Amino acid sequence: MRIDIITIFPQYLAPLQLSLIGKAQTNGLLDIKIHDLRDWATDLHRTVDDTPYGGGAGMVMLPEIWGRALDSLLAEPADTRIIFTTPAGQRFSQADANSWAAESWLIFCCGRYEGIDARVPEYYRNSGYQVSEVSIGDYVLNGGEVAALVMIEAITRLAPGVIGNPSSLIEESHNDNGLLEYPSYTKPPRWRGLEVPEVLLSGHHQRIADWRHQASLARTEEYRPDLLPRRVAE
Ligand code: JBK
Repeated sequence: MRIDIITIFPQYLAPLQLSLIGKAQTNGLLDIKIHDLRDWATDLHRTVDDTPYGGGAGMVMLPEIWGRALDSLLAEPADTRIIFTTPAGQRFSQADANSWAAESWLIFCCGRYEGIDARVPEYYRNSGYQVSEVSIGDYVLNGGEVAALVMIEAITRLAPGVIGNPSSLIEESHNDNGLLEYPSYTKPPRWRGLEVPEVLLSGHHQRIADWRHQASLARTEEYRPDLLPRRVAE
């Protein structure tokens, strides 16, 4: 899988050299290229933004620069997805991660300031590329770099071969059962006066499975009731 990232802060993406994603690059499973958007600026100050038409606060990133950057990377639309990280996008989900993990080439465009001129995603969509505008959640960030890191981690760990032990990909929160993961415990059985639930020490596989399911349900009801099917009114 190839991933390109265009940003005005390439060093923000440095963590991609670490841990599993770093190793997957060394092993040739992942090919990640980070590009400095300013390399495609043409003026002395390498300007990438200007004031918004219609007025208002902040600056908007220039379509000319993004267009040159993307044109220089892109080949055929066939198997390329262009992803814009923006608070004004669709919410990124585990379903997106699953489906994009099977794609061969992703290009992440990280916006700063008030975003990128809206014609950029429109142009590439009209040109036949798969274009996604996605947000990781409803909070304000300084730019799309951290959002790209989040998505890249969620996607690449599902890409073929990146995680050595695929069984660790199941039984996690946001898996197919749609509930939060049950609480986990390890040694010692008593810590600072708190006991590990007895059933987990019992060796009864069915009772353990039932307890974990109940604990998942209770945790989901408390923290994420939005994940539960709505009860029909009586
Ligand atoms: C946010 O993807 N996001 O969630 C995002 C990208 C850029 C700026 C932002 O404030 N939330």
